[in-house]
Amino acid sequence: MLDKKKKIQKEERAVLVGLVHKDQTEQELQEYLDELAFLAETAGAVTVKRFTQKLLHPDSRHFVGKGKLEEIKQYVQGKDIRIVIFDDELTGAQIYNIEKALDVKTIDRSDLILDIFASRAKTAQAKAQVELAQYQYLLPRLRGMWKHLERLGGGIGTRGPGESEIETDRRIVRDKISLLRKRLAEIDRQAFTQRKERGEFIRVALVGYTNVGKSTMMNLLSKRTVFAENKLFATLDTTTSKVVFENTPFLLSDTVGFIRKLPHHLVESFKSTLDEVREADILLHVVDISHPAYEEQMAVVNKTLQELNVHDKPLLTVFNKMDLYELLTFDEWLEESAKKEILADLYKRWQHETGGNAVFVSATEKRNIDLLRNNILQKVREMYRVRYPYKTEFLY
Ligand SMILES: Nc1nc2c(ncn2[C@@H]2O[C@H](COP(=O)(O)OP(=O)(O)OP(=O)(O)O)[C@@H](O)[C@H]2O)c(=O)[nH]1
Ligand SMILES: [Mg+2]
Repeated sequence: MLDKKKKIQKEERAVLVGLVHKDQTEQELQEYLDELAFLAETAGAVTVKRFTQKLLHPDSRHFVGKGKLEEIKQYVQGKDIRIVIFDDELTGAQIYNIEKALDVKTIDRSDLILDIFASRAKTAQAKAQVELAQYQYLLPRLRGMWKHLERLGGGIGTRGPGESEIETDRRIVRDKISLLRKRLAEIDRQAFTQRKERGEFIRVALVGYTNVGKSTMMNLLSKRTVFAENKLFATLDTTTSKVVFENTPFLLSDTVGFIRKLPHHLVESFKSTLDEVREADILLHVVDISHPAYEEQMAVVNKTLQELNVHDKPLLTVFNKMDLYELLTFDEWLEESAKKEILADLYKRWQHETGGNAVFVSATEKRNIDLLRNNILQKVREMYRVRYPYKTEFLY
């Protein structure tokens, strides 16, 4: 039973399921499903169909209604579908009921994200964090998964054969959780010491939604080569590099990307990674402006920063992928003057909203990078001045 962690195999054919409900419009759902398909692709699966339904509330037994479940069943039976992915969190009982009805492996968005994290985790810290998140995710679902056994044996006056097994499983999971917590606390202590040894340097952290170009930016600004690719969660561990702009040194860190509907316990266990963000002096919020939902992505990042209590740090918003934005926004017949006007409006709006702390760049085409460097340099120098008013060696 404890081997409930479901691995996604390469090229597995998947269908996606989502709901239109009172807090989620049709258009939002389609965007979420686009992202879910991208997550599935990152995990190695191939999405072949989406099922959606309008429901006021998710059905407590099957998440979707009975008719929709039947429709999904008809489809998966004939098409060699190996996995059904739901966009929202499922309870243990829902997972059990759906799997029983469809006879296909069933997971939700959190499961999928955890699977990606697990396959990408390289360091001891990342591995322990992912494992912790997986067990925390599993714990409240154990009861639902055992429910069927209880029902089978549960006559009046008996507790059912499942009950003691649930308890055993729970104890094992709880023990694992506390062991992993201890291990992580130890790693944390070491990391903290390492971070402290970095001395008096001002620290700058790249933050943002996943796949916006943080690592590409890191590579561009430092001389380091960090793994970057067009998949979600390419980065799981923070990397820090010493950078010198015009004789002014500072430390630059690349961090794990944020995503919407990220299960809270996952954020919890990644908090130590996010310490980097918390301990930073200056934040660079990288935004993929070519993404149709970039504003919502910004909102997700801002909310996460608020949860981390770091929203009052000096922040520069870096609107990246301007090349792609222009490609998608400008029709070929559009006049140059009209293009300029669209861009000017965009700049004006965001300069206004960020209090003048916005830069528009393309990391891959190296556009406006000097301006970006300059903006960072100003902020870093300002910070040194405030922090070490009598020390000038950093500034020249
Ligand atoms: N067109 C275009 N693509 C870009 C630009 N910057 C980055 N990319 C691409 O966007 C994809 C994601 O880049 P990464 O640097 O891995 O993004 P990230 O924010 O580090 O992503 P995670 O670590 O997965 O959260 C890669 O395929 C990059 O080549 C840009 O300015 N323009
Ligand atoms: Mg990255």
